[in-house]
Amino acid sequence: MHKAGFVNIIGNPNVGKSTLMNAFIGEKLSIITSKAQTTRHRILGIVNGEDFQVIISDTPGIIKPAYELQASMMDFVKSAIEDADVLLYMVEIGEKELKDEDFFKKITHSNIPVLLLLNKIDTSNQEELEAQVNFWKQKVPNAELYPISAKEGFQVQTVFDRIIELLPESPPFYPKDQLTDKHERFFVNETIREKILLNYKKEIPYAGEVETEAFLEDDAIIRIQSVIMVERETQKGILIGHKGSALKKVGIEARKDLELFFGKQIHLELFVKVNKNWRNNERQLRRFGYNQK
Ligand SMILES: Nc1nc2c(ncn2[C@@H]2O[C@H](COP(=O)(O)OP(=O)(O)OP(=O)(O)O)[C@@H](O)[C@H]2O)c(=O)[nH]1
Ligand SMILES: [Mg+2]
Repeated sequence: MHKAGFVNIIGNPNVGKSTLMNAFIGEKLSIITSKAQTTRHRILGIVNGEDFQVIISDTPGIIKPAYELQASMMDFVKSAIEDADVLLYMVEIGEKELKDEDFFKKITHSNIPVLLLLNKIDTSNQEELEAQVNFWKQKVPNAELYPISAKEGFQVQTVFDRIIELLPESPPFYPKDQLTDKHERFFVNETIREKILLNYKKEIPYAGEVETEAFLEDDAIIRIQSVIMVERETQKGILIGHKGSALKKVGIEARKDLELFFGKQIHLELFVKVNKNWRNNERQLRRFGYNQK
């Protein structure tokens, strides 16, 4: 008997969804930072076994959209609620509720199995943990509750074993050697974006988007050219920094990660362009892989 299905992780921003995704996969597929709205896409990570295929979706954190990009991010979340065979609803220690009532209703009224993952328990104590467990049991009575630490790998295997039990009988949906649905260039874009999130403050992380224009691989080296887009001239100046120092740092950090990810030497060239108001421009969003309704 072979089992296969879609296991979709949803929850508030910054609770640790991408950390869990990577823990399941054993690779850094999703970027992780301490900033909210790190993940902007729905990213598939596939775990293959002899008699199972678990297709895990990492999704953006749930927010009330203030501009078109965020609306499109929430469409990814909606699609993940709709096609899940098992829903992983992640909350973190200290959190009280979902920021969006509609999503919360969908989760509590779901007729598919919901695993409520109470994450970051490494930051808690016994007393607080018990109080949180009681709170969430009453708040989402239809869910099975698992206290976990995605970062420390605590109870991650237990959750995975339960997922396998819950998966429907089905042939695989993807070839058994496939790890993700995303193209190599997507991981280049995301790696660079992670470094932007980590190196800049205020609006720069949210105004930045990356597009890789060249990805040329030969036996020894991958030559990459990527464009970082921001919304205004002033942001371009900040991004580049004094004599290009800030941009250079982003490039060095991204290259190191990419060399690990692709297992090859990387030559990375970065360019910065202004793309006015791209976050509200439907055509531009489509170009960057959003708005795929
Ligand atoms: N202490 C602790 N920190 C964690 C744990 N899991 C994740 N984190 C941290 O929480 C922060 C957010 O993690 P992410 O995995 O990016 O969270 P996310 O839910 O994907 O965030 P968005 O994509 O912005 O919605 C990072 O600083 C992680 O290192 C955990 O189990 N314990
Ligand atoms: Mg994330």
